[in-house]
Amino acid sequence: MAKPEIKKSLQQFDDELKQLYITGQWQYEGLLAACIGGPKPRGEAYLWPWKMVGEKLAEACDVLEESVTARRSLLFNNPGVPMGGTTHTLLMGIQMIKAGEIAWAHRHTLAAVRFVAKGDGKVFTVVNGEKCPMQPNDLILTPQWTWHDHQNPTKETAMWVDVLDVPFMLGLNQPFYEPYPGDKVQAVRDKPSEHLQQRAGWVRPVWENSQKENLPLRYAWKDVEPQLRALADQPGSPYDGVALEYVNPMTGGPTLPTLSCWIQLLRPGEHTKKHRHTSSAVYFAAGGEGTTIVGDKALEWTKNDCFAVPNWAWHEHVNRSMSEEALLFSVNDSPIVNAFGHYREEPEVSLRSMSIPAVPVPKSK
Ligand code: 1HN
Repeated sequence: MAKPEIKKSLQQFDDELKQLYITGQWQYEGLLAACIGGPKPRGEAYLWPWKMVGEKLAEACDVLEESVTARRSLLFNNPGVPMGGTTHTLLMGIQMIKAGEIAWAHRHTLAAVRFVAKGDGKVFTVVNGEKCPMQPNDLILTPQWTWHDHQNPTKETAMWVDVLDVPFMLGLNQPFYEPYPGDKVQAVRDKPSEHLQQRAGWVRPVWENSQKENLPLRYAWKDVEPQLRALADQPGSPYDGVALEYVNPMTGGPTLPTLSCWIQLLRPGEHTKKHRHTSSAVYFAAGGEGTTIVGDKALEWTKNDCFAVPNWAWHEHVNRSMSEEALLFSVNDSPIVNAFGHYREEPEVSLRSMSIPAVPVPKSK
């Protein structure tokens, strides 16, 4: 039987498909190349030094007269993330609010956390009507779609670190935003008994249903620090030192559905082992002096510096001081990665991999 006549070349066919907004799988060479050998770190290891950021924030206080029109937050753009973001999923910034200012209430589907760098407790954020005092190292959540405004009734400037899931949420095309109706600031719950935070501790009302997610939570440093101190003589993680995750007390899971917050103590001279994982992280140096080596780059940090560790990049942390502790606050996107079972780590999975301390046995005589 005669072979059917070939009417067009593959090249012609591919060109035709292209006109029809179709690509044959055989043309997806870029995709195959991207998959081979696993991901390349998305974005760069990069550090925003406080020395520079602090000066720019001071300038922002001059040029942006009123924070009533905008959040005076300087947001860090990773030079290797052209779409915008501190990593490919996370956006970090430092926000400053002058004495007497308010940052008016709004809400959005972007989830945010704030870690306080300067405040005296009279500075506060209101989240869904609950007043959250801001003191150094307090962590305050503004989960997705919760109303939030910030107020500084003191005579001193205050500031905190903002971390949001902006690049992830824009990637999913889920941004919604609303200004608070009727007023610049929210009405606040005046009865402490009505605070949802009263329902997220050791005990809870037996007569109520409970809200498990997106609670307006404040993790006061005065509560977290003693726990960190209590655990500081443990071996800790060989890759992260004494690293604690801020738990969502209602679910027992990560801090927020998209963000996991950590506080991490590096003991004097501590040098962690090198690892890499598919989650990315942004860091704020809350104290001490250290170096985070990412690939072939050394990020040297001191208090109030911010830096980014892209995903799947080998990294290790060093406390440069032999006498002082170093403290890192960080936020990572592991809840997103984990939600679909994609968390990987090399050379081994270090999260939740060790046993809890065993029940003590009597000491033999
Ligand atoms: C935002 O709403 C705040 O409410 C801070 O303080 C930083 C960065 C991007 C998008 C929204 C805030 C933000 C933000």
